[in-house]
Amino acid sequence: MASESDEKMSAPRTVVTLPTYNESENIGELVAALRALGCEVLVADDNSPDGTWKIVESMAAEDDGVHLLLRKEKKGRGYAGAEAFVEALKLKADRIVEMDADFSHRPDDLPKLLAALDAGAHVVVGSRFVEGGKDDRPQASRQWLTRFSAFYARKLLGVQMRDTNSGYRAYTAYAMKLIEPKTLRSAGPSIVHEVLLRAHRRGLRIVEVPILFVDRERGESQLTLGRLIQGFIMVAKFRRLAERGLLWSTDG
Ligand SMILES: Nc1nc2c(ncn2[C@@H]2O[C@H](COP(=O)(O)OP(=O)(O)OP(=O)(O)O)[C@@H](O)[C@H]2O)c(=O)[nH]1
Ligand SMILES: [Mg+2]
Repeated sequence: MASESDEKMSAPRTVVTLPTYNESENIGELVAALRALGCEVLVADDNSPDGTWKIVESMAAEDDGVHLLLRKEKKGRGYAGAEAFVEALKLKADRIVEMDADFSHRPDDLPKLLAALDAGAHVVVGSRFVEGGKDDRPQASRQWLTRFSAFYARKLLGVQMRDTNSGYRAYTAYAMKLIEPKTLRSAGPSIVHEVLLRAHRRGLRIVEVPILFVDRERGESQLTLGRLIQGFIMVAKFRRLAERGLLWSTDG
């Protein structure tokens, strides 16, 4: 069983995981920005047709702090995210971050997330809905959809926090081990809810810090109506599994 005293005395090793699909216009700049912040980067790419992984591969060849996880089976944001968490633990990361690779999550906000971990949180969520946070996307419809879906997840999962949908998060290695990424079952974006519910059920300290969430400027969104509906169904499923004590089980 993981213990909090596993933490090392030397400078903590931070690995930022980035699930990517067709992010060739963003990935080079983003990896460079994260390296400049002193973090290692692990890109989990689903064999993107636009060659995102090739850009990462050439960066990784020059820099030990850049890692590529090239995935050729079971495509999906959720599968890629979970595999990246497993890999980050194998890399012996002390702190594991996840964020989108389209600059909606700004590297500038990362030091705030890490500072909250250092202050004692196990899981830090970058939040649009706490004081100082903002959803700066121009379309009101997107903002309201996110608000509704965050409200729905909050009620169903029984968590206190506001931005349940946020995929900009930092975890201690201790927290990630308790979450057990190997047994996560989400294929798609509902991984954020599955992980949050596991963290909540393990009694981990979850803290929200304000972020500015901006619209992507380059590349195309992978979010579809089908994935959105699937997400609502999955949240209800996670609740049922938790009620039956099966949240960590690999069947059901
Ligand atoms: N590996 C992998 N990454 C994915 C997949 N789908 C999306 N992503 C990545 O997951 C992150 C979030 O995806 P987006 O398409 O931006 O979805 P979104 O942020 O919910 O939607 P927008 O607000 O419209 O951008 C980005 O870094 C994507 O490249 C996938 O199937 N596999
Ligand atoms: Mg996005």
